[in-house]
Amino acid sequence: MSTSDVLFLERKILAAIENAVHILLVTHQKPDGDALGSVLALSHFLESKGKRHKIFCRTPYGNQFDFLSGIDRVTADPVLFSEKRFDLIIVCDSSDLKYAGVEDHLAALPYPMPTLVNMDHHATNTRFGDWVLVDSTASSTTQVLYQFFQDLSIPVTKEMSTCLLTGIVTDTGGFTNPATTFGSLESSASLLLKGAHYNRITTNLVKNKTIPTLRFWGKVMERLEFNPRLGSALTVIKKEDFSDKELDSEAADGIINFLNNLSGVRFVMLLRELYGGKVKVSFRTTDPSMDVSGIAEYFGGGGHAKASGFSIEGRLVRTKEGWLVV
Ligand SMILES: [Mn+2]
Repeated sequence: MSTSDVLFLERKILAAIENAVHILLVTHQKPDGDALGSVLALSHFLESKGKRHKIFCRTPYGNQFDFLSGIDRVTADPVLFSEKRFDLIIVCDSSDLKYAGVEDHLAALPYPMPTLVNMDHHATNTRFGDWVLVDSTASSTTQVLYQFFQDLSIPVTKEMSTCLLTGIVTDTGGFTNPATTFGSLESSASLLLKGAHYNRITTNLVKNKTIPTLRFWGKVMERLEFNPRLGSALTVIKKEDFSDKELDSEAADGIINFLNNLSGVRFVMLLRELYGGKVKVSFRTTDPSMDVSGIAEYFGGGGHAKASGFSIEGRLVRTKEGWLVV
């Protein structure tokens, strides 16, 4: 997209916001820092304009995000779809409406359909909606939003800057993965100038490991295997690994990104057994010539060239040949 195309879309989205009376912000289920940071930065902006709005996320957020200003505005209660008549819906950080967790809710809305805005950075974005602002070169959706505010000369407050920087820090893996580019670092530096609390972000989202969590990581690392044929490394998380009562459900967060620190492999794979008879498969690579989004898409998943995943029915079984999903 050329700079003028981006500016055209940004102006259209701003006009849609200005014309709207009831706005709904939506972010993807199992929200991460980028998902929440993007809707909360938008929420603070809407508040400054006196715009009535709600924020929906299908699954509850983890308490590590409690430091984000406005986090209590995020609700997982779908009752708001029947209570309110929204004239504008802005979906952030979601490749499609199913991942956003609102496909059914939107299909059930009465006529006329609200204007739908899609703001994202996933290369696999399906370009749903009336106004689509997707920049797959951006590290995070918050970086897309940062550009949106910059281009339209919208002031970014301290609160907004922390929300925006949160998305960049989480999606760059704390400035370690390939999304760490001139653009993401430049946006981050500018957000620091605007008063973003970098320390609060790392304390809550990076340096937040407990002893049970690291012991659990130890178990997962113990199983790490190299596949010389594929040049890949693989490990698994079994359901029973979560039997430790002190372990919280977020204990596995960050494992796959940590595996990306491995040298001498083309890509890494993490298979995780989920409750409900599914296995989640995640891929990461730092190899410039590798694109792992295709394989995830083939199995009905999605993501980026450097980070992707899909889910499949079954459970993990160890055989002589290796791990199987049966
Ligand atoms: Mn993101």
